[in-house]
Amino acid sequence: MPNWKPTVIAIAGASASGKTLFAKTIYRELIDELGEEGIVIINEDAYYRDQSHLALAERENTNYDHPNAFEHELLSQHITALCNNEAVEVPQYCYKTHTRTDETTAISPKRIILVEGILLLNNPDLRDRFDIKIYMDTPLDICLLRRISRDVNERGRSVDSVTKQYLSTVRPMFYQFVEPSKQWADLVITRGGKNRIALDVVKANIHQILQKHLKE
Ligand code: UZR
Ligand code: MG
Repeated sequence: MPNWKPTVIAIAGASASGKTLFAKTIYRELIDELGEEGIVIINEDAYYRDQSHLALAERENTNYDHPNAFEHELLSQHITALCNNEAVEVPQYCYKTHTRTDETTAISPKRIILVEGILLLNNPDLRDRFDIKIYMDTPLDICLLRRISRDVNERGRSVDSVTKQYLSTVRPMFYQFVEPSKQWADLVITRGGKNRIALDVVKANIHQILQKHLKE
């Protein structure tokens, strides 16, 4: 057994608010120092429920911005397992088919586990698994602009389908579930994934945690 327990950091906030960029930047800037053994990113998106039993047309009607779309119990179990020094098999989700693939990704316990996703702070049981809770407070119009270009370029959508989804689920669920979850955050970050001071604050915190591991 190692003499450390993983530190689990949640990065939550609206769709296209910069969560992925924030997590990837922290990862990239620490990976040389920490090595593959030291840090990993887990996406909440990977825990969208398996919908292989539904027809594609039905899957397209799922509300992906509602907490019920996620298997949060499994994510919570996986974080607990990692903290007990057990490896886990993270599901893989395909945005084009709206369901899980047959593959999983094996993840072993790491000193720093970054978890990023829209509804991480909403569920009380899941929320309790995080040592540090971050909320990306990016204005919704900026998120929308980013979402249009991302979903068209990377997720195979048309502007029309992004607009429809935005009005029917993304926006209403943001106000109902995502924004109220900000109250649980330890750290609220403005302006998105390129906020240099915020990145440095989180990195300094991680360095402090690693110093403690060295002393113990
Ligand atoms: P991020 N999403 C889809 O569009 N299709 C899926 O099969 C699964 C998820 C979208 C989801 C949410 N919603 O807004 C977004 N819609 O992915 C979350 N509508 O991902 O945090 O990277 O933006
Ligand atoms: Mg993302």
